[in-house]
Amino acid sequence: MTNKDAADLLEAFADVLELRGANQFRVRAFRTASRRVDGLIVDLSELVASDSLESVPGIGKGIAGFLRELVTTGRVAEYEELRAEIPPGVFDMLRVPGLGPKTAATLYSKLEITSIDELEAAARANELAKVRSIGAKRQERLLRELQRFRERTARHLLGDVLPLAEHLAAHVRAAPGVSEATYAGSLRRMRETIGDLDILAAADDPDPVMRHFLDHEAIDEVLASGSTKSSVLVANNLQVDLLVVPPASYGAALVYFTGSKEHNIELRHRALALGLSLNEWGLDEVETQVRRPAPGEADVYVALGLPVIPPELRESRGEIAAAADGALPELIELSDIRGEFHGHSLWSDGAASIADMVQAAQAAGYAFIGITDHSGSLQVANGLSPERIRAQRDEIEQARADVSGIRVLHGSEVEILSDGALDYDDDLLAELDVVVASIHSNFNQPREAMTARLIAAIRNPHVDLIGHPTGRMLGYRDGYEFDLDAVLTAAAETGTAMEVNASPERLDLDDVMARRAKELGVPIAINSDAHRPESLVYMRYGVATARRAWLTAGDVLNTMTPEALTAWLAQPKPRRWSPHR
Ligand code: DGT
Ligand code: CA
Ligand code: CA
Ligand code: ZN
Repeated sequence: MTNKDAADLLEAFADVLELRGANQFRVRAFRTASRRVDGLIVDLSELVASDSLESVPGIGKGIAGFLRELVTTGRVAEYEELRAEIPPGVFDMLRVPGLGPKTAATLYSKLEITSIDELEAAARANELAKVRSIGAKRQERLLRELQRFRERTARHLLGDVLPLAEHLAAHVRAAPGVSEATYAGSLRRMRETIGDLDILAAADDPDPVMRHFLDHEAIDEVLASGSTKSSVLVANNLQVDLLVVPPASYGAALVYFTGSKEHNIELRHRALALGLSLNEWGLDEVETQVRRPAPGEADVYVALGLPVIPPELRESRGEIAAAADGALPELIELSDIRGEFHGHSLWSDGAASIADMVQAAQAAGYAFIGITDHSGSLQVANGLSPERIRAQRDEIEQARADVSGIRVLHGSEVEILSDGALDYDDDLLAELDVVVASIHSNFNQPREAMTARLIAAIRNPHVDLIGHPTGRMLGYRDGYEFDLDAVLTAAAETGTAMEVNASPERLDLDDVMARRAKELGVPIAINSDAHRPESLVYMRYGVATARRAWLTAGDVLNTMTPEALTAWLAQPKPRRWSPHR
C-alpha cells in the first residue's frame, strides 16, 4: 500500500459518497485528504505506526480512522459496502470529462443509466436533454466528450507513439535548465501498445520547462497544467504527461514512472527488507529517516544490490530474481541485426521494385535481405504463380549484380492452405533460398485443425520459418486459435524458425510467446515484413519485442553472418539449433 494507492482510495471513497448523495462537507474532506496524502513525504504506514496521522493538516479523526483501517488491514469495510451497492459501470462514467459524481448520481437514479454505453445511447435518444439539471446543450457536449473519451482510452500502437515520443523528449531536453529528460512508462518498456505517454525531466526550476513544453506545436489541448506536472492531448487524442522533478530525484522518479507497477512493488519489498523505503523521490532509510538521493537509476538498483534491469524486462516476470542471481540475459540489440528474411516487392503487394528494396537494405547496413513475395492463392495480394516466381529470378539476379555488399535471398512467403499443404510443390520450394510459410486465409478453423495445419507446414522439409505465427492484428483482430506449445515443440524438433514480425500492428509472436519459443529451443527470426523501403525501420519494434522476450543475439537467426546463415539454411531438416553465440 503506497501513499499514492491510499490517496486514490480516498478519492474513490469521495466519489462513492457523492454518488450516494452524501453531505458535501464530508465529500470535500475526503478529497482534500487525498491530496494531502499524495503529497506526503513519509510513508503513511509510519504515521500509523507512530499514531501521528492526525498531526497532518487536513486529516481529522474520521479520515485518520479510515486510513488506519486501510493501512493495517489493506481494506476499508465502509468503502467496500457502499461501493458494492453501486453498479460498476457508474464508476466508469466518472472517467468521462465533464461528468462528475453529482451528474452520474442523477443519471443513475432518474434514468437508471449504469454504463458508458447506456449513457451514449440515452444521449443519442435525446433523453438527457429532458432531465432538468442537464439539458440539450450539456447533452451535446457530453456526446462530444464521449467520442473523445473513447478515442483517448483506446490504446495506441508502439510504432505510432515512439517516433513522436523521441521528438517530444528531445524538445523537453532543450528546455531551459533541463539536465536530463526521457520518455518513461509503458513506452520505455516497449510494450506493444501504449495507454498514455509519460515524459520525465530533471530540472531545479520546473516553471520554464513547463512553459517550453506547452509551447510545442503538436499539442492540441492542455488537459491540466501545474508547476511540476502537465497533461496534454496530441494527435489521435494521445495523452502526454510531463513530470518535472529535481535532479537528485531523477533516478528514483525514472524507476517509478517507467514501471511496471508490479515491478515497482517487487522493488519496494526488496527495499523494505534492506531497511529502505523506495518512492519516486529517492530511497529513505527507514530507521534514520535520511533520504539517499538517487539522481540516476543505478543509484536505486545498486542500493538494492542489483544491476540496472533493462526497462523491457520490468514486468515482474522473474527479472528481479534473475538480476539478484546475476542471471539477466544479455539482450539482443538493434546493432546485432545483420539482415532479414521477409519482405515484398512490386511483384506481389509491395510498393517498390526489388532493386529499391535491396538498395534500402544495403543502406540500412544489412549483409543479407530476403525477397519473399506472396504465393499464387493469395490473389488479393497479387500472389505469384509458379511461372511468375521463376520469372522473378532474372530480376533478383539483376539486383545482385547492381547492388554490392549484400546477399540477396530469393524466397517466398508461401500460403499455408487450409489442410496444411503449401501453395507451391516441393520441387519449386527446393529451388528457393528461403521459405516463409504463413496463413492469410480461413482463420476460423477449430483449434485442432489449425494446430495440425501449422505443424504440417513446419514439417515440410523446405519451410525455413513461419511468418506472423498467430495472425493477430493489434486493435483489429485476435490471432487464430491453436496449441502454441504443440506448434513450438514441432518447430524445435525440426529446427524451423518462428518469426517475430516487427510490423507495429502485428508484433507476432508477441513477447510472452517468443520467450516460450526460446525456452523450447526454437530459433527466432525477426522481420519487418516490409512492403516499402521505409518500413525496414520496423525492425526496431521487432527487436524491442525480442528484448521483452528475454532473447539474446544468439537466439536470433538475423544476427548470423551471411556465411553462417547460408550454411544453416543449406542443412536438410531436421536442423539442430542451439544459441549460436
Ligand atoms: P499505460 O500508460 O497504460 O500504457 O501503462 P504505464 O505503465 O505507462 O502506466 P501509467 O501511465 O499509468 O503509469 C506510469 C508508471 O507509473 C507505471 O508504469 C508505474 C507507475 N505507477 C503509476 N501508478 C502507480 C501506482 O498506483 N502504484 C505504483 N507502484 N506505481 C504506479
Ligand atoms: Ca503511460
Ligand atoms: Ca501516465
Ligand atoms: Zn509478408
